[in-house]
Amino acid sequence: EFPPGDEAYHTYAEMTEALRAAQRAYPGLARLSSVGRSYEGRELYLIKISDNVDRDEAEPEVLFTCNQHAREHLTTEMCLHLVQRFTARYATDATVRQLVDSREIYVLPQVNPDGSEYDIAGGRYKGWRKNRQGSGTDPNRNWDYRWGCCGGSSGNPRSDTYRGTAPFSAPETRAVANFVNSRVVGGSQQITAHIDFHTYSELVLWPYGYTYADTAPGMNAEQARRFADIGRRMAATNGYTPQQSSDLYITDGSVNDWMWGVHGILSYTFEMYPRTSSGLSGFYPPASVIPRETARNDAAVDVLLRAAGGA
Ligand code: 0X9
Ligand code: CA
Ligand code: CA
Ligand code: ZN
Repeated sequence: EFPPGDEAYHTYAEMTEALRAAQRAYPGLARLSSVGRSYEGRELYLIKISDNVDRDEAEPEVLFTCNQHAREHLTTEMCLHLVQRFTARYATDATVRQLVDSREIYVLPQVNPDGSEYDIAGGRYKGWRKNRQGSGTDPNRNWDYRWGCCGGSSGNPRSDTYRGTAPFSAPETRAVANFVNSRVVGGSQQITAHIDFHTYSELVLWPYGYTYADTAPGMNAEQARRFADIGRRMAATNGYTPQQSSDLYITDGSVNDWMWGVHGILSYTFEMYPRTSSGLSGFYPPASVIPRETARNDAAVDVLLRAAGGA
């Protein structure tokens, strides 16, 4: 349970119920499933939102993931906000209707539910980042693209950036990757764009993270320009700072590098509110900021959904 005052944040059980409620209220638009289970056995829920949601239509598919990092609870709220917006506003908001009708939107609100529940157990925040496998693996260093290549992760199980014993040794990253792999239909990846939400620093980040270079194998100058162009357009709507992810620091085994390097998916990280903070408090903004800081990304999300069509 969340500490007193922060009850508006969703626990795993409350998140699950919010997804069930969305499916119940909008059965033609929202379909709930799971990509697998966490290390401790929790379902990794995924909700699909589209017109004719039960059919696999020929529409660009877009994935939103949240809460890879346990303590980044505002991101779970971000994914739930997307679910709310694209279902409840469908009937009355022309922009929402047009996007939902022309895309297949997948939202995965908690990639790391074990870590997230641990972080709030007993109603006290613990500053926990990783999953709950052994001493914990950092999910965002565990993806199978140049895993552990470049000094952007740690081999020490105690480290907050521990990469795990092998690529996809974390059941959570393995399950999400299996889902993305399953969207290769007739030899082509159906998912064209992705945002992985984190906190904090108010940044829009794009790959590669493993190298400072703008271009590298699998990323030519034109592709790098497209990442930067769409990244800057998104950042212009929410006031975040756009940059290549390695401009922040080198990461290897991150989700964005895998999504792009393996599948050619236009994959971004958003680091949400606040811009700056001291110590761990930046991970725990008061619940009162949830509506403002989630709606803040509406226009950026719409930019990405449009770009997913190839524009
Ligand atoms: O270090 C991370 O995993 C992310 N920052 S956080 O403070 N939320 O932990 C940044 C990841 C950005 N790297 C890539 N997208 N490659
Ligand atoms: Ca559809
Ligand atoms: Ca499809
Ligand atoms: Zn994070």
